[in-house]
Amino acid sequence: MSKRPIAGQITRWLILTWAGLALAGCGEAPDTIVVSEPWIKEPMPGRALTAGFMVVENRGSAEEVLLGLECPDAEAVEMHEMFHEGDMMKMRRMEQWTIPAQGRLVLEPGGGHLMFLGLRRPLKAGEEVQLGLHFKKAGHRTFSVPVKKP
Ligand SMILES: [Cu+2]
Repeated sequence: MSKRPIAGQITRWLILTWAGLALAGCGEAPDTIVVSEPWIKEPMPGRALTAGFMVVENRGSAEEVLLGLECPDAEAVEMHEMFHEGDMMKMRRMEQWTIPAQGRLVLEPGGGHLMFLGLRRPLKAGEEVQLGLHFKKAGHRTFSVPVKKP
């Protein structure tokens, strides 16, 4: 047998696979969750905790809920909200964050933030950390987040 039929089969298989992927892509709902400007603050020397920030945009027509986060470099990643108590700004842990349809969750210094607790290694500016976000509807998403100096 010549090799031509096999090459032909491979080519056909590639075309079918490509067409299948393209169709699958068309069939799925467009990505409604967009994460931008994520970063993690380089921890203070000797501290095993730090904060992280990002903007999570919900481009969908239904509300979305951020249920939790995970990072292989930290024992826990909590969601913290800032609030006033008298003259003091305090933070409290949120069980989840709801992002309205066409709304944004803005996490920035001085406001809501992610708290990385029990760091398993000293994170240094310039490194990247894997961060998993778990959404009620969109499921699990993983992002590569840079460590930066504040
Ligand atoms: Cu906090």
